[in-house]
Amino acid sequence: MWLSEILPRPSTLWMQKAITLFSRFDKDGDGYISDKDILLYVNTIKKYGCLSNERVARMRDKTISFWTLLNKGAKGVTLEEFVKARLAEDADERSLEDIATLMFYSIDNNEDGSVSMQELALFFKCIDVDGSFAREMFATLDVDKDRKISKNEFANAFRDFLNNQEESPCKELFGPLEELEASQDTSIV
Ligand SMILES: [Ca+2]
Ligand SMILES: [Ca+2]
Ligand SMILES: [Ca+2]
Repeated sequence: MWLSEILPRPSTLWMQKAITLFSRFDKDGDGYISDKDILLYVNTIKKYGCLSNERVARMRDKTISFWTLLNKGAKGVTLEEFVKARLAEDADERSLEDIATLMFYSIDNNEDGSVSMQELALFFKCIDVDGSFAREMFATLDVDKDRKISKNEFANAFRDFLNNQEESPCKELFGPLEELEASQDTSIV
């Protein structure tokens, strides 16, 4: 049981969230997030995003920065390393803010400082989540109902996703939650 040494033990819901986030970006499903996955992700942006090559390159750089920061500088990461790094993370608000900001900018394709419904839908497409799901999540994220997601709205949701062990509206920020395999269910460790 690779989590047995970890304290505090995460909730089953938290494990589902961590595994969901990891799986959505492990595009080739080899259990390792590497440059190859980012390339596959960026190719989807290129295919559906109608963006210039320079903008696609900037989206790629922001996505790589996001993952590098999330993994504390490591270039590639396994699910186990990812989960342990997240659990070991002290309540470092600043680094979490930086991570959320980078992810926000990697979704804000037209770089106008907010995320539109279309941008969120494209993001979900890139992580293989059904487009219809974007509408639901958009309504959850757009707290002040001005029809755009601000950096703060996104950062609050992202922080909740990564820190909250309990049920919350943001739990499906990266699409429907993955089921756990028996070896990943911390309640039976
Ligand atoms: Ca991979
Ligand atoms: Ca935008
Ligand atoms: Ca808003």
